[in-house]
Amino acid sequence: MSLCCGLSAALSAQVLEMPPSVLPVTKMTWDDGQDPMRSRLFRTTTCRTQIDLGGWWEFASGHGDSQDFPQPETTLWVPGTWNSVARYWNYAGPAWYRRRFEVPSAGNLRLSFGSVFHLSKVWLDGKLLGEHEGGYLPFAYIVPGVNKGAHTLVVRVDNRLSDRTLPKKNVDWFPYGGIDRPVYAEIVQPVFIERFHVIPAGNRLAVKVLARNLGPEAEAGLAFSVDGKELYVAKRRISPGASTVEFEAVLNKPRRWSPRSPNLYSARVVLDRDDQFTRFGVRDLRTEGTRILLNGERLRLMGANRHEDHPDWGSAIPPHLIRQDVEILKRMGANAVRAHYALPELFLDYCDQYGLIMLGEAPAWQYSSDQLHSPEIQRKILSYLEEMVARDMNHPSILTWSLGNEWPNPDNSYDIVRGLVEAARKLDGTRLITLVTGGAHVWRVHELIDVISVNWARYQWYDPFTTLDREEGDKSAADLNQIHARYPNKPVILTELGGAESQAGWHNWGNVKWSEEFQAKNVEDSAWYALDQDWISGGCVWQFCDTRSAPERFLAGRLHGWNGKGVVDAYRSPKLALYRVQQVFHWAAEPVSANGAR
Ligand code: ADA
Repeated sequence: MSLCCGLSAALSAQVLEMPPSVLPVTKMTWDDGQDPMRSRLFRTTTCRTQIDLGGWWEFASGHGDSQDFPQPETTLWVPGTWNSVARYWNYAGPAWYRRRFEVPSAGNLRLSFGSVFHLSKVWLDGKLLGEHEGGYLPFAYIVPGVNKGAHTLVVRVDNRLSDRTLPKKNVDWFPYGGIDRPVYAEIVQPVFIERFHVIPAGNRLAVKVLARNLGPEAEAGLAFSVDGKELYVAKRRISPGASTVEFEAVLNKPRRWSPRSPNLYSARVVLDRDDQFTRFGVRDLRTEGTRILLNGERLRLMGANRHEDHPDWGSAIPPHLIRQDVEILKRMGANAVRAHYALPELFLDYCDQYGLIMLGEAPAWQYSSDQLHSPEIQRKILSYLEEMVARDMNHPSILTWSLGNEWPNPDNSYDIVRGLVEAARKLDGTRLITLVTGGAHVWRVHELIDVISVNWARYQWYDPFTTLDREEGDKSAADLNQIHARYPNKPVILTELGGAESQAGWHNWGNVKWSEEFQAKNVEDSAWYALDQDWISGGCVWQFCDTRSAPERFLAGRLHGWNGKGVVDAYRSPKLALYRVQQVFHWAAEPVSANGAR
């Protein structure tokens, strides 16, 4: 039975209601068992004193390359972005943040930034600590021997993009400037853990601890436990500087992680007088012909593309609204999410906990062949992948790493793609490596990747103005089938399905552009197609919510410069498309019996 017959039956039988809330009631207060900075769903340490540096910071825009903090213009909330405030709505350029804070006892300070967009320089008490380029990813500075008492932190941020940045200028989302994810300071011991990865293979856990030693070589106690049970104890010599400590542990009869059963384990490493917690999941991921198999079962993705974007908060969405997005996705029947860049760790914690697969990607969006041939761009893509894998290795929800999105002619950069695929595999051999391509084209680079990812729409994205043409739909389906004909043994995911803009609340009897009906039909037909073909492993609708786009993108095909293809509007009110997609996902998720009936 084809899915479309199923749809008409389902529609005539009933109109699905939104299921009641699927996540436990929101906990609005964070207690000691959780992260005081609200940047994770669990507490990351019991040994370190942590100082939350969120709150009001002094702020000034402009002032070129000056090394000194200028006269403050106002105060801004951190984490936040200046482009969420009317006065700096469209401001792109250098800007300064400053705050004072108290260190309760003398010690070594670790200053951690969840993300600063896009280029930053940091000073503590007038001393330059360093520079970091690239948004959406964390970085940290260590300052040994800091005195007890008041200190001043200054951060210079620049959100201007160019042809040589990652992402590039004119990208189809807004380059919000600011310190847009949590900032905190920690007092660390001379020997401390920078991070650790738990890499499961069956019941064996390979553990890699990145240790730092600010003093001379030292012998340190090392202990590893899972869910409170100690699985490994040893003594290790820790050399000065950064070093990696590796060992193996065995976890008896591990429960597997999957979207339906998101079983998680909590892991703790104690090194000398420091400790760190993480969570991990055990799952078996492989491909077999066109199938993606998770724990031996076929995986079909039903998801949405999500930008970190909100009209009031820009890219600095607060925890309770991040949680609300997860809730909406679950209610929609989604089991997957995709993003053009690294989403906050808190969002990934929710994905792990509630069973949403994450399709990860470097923000190498629509780079031309010329750009890809630049060693500088290649280096930036690689270092973004490195930092993203370092941060996210432990999340069982992550299924794929994409090198980038919609490079217009990727075959012109075949050797570059090959080099990047090899490098990405070396960084993380436990995920599928991909490159997202735009439209239904057969590319030679598809042979290099583990899963073919295609952004595809049943009808055109921006035209025609009033009709959804059946012939056009059949042609784009035929084009898509050519990819399968050329690569009959590779899995294919439709990473973007859709899409059409709609003005929330504007309805029309016919399929008139900008109406909710027009969008709903567009997205629904693409989603049906993705889930009705045996050789396609599902996909993600474009997109989750309406988003603000780059100032340069006031295209004729755009509503007031925003990307209005969200199935919910910018404030997350559902559009008609959400209910249609929900019906498709719920229907497709029902088990198929031996004779094909559901
Ligand atoms: C592409 C791109 C998206 C978005 C979309 C659109 O598929 O990958 O980021 O720009 O087009 O809305 O046009």
